[in-house]
Amino acid sequence: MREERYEKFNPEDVHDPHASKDDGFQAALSRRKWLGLMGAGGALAALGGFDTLGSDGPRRRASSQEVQQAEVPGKPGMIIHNSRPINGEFPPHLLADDVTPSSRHFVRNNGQVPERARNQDPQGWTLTIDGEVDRTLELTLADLKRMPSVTMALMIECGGNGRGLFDPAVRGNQWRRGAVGCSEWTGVRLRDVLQQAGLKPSAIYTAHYGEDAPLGAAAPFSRGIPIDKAMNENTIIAYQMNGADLPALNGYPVRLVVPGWIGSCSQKWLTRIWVRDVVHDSDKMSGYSYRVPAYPVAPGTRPPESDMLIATSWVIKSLINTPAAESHFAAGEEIGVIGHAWAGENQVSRVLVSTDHGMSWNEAELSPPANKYAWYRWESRVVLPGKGYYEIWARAFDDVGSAQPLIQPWNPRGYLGNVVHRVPVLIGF
Ligand SMILES: Nc1nc2c(c(=O)[nH]1)N[C@H]1C(S)=C(S)[C@@H](COP(=O)(O)O)O[C@H]1N2
Ligand SMILES: [Mo]
Repeated sequence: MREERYEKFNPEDVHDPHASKDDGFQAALSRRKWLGLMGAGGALAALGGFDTLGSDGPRRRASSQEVQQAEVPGKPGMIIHNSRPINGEFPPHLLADDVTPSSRHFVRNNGQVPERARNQDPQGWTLTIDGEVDRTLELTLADLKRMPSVTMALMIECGGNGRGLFDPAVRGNQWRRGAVGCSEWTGVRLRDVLQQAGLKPSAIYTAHYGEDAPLGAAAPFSRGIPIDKAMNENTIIAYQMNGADLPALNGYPVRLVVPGWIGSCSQKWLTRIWVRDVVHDSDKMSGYSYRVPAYPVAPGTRPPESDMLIATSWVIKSLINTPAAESHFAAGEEIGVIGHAWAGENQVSRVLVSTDHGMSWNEAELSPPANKYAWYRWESRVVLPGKGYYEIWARAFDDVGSAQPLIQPWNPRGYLGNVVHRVPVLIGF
């Protein structure tokens, strides 16, 4: 069955004008050639976890799902894009929980996992708050834990989630759908800490630093957010994920969670928040990094740097968790379709489901989120009367008049991808 499936969805070659040698995408392509030599069926069966190869319809290009390697401890089933640094995601059918288990939260690292995190050793860790504040603070983990705590289900989604669906291809991790999670985080409101330090009127932006050593000659990974977002009651300094210490890969001992905004705002292994009187201007705040064109651009082209804007909040989006891609059903069988939807700073107002490539749509039942910035669960039932290949599509709408696009709008680095999710199912085979 699996061999037959692979031949049916035989991907075409990719021409990627932006790809550089070192970005894993080239590696994916060359490994794909290697797979071809081995004989597709055998190689894929050996890799396992490939039943989402056809998610988003028949594949047009090699995906990193073909390059799953050894498992990362604590993250069984993760699709690994890169092992140095570690980057991996989970296929949509493994993200069905309303609260994402730590073992299924994606991992996006720019540098090395700090030794402290690997050893789960809090000794000597401190968090410094400095810059445009009345008093510089240096807090220990015990200091943070003495402050009033909050626990909330909060979303983190990599700004590049969905990049693998951009056409033409864009360099960087070829995330499909799974660089997103909604775990339960416990910690201290960032605003409580900033208020303790006392913000000067000149404070307009934060700059975050972590303990991870960059790879090669790269600058330390650092991003920041406007003071308004830093003062939002749902922006937290987290020391627990799903009721336990943070996993090494997700930021032990302490990270920021800036929900609704692109994941790079949520600094892991946090050691310093520098309050600034200008918009933070690190590498990762400049050029084409985490920035999007100020106006729509033709696919494959990029505007001058001066026309790039910092990417901030996520846009309306949804995921089909059930059924898994390429599930088999009998003709006339009722199929439960279950998923999640989210809308960055906005509310989700409705989710529609189609089984005929968007010619007709049915309204799904939408459940409210656990709290602001948690994802919404939605549910629908479909019946496909006769034999054939079908796709289940889901399209979410927000409360400010936006809906997910049917074709992915393009930008030079593949950020904020939110094209409608398509899940192929096979009826009567
Ligand atoms: N210190 C540090 N923080 C970081 C990163 C990093 O490389 N170093 N990656 C960021 C990016 S791009 C994302 S999407 C999220 C991912 O969080 P996760 O690995 O817990 O899923 O962490 C952010 N925080
Ligand atoms: Mo990210």
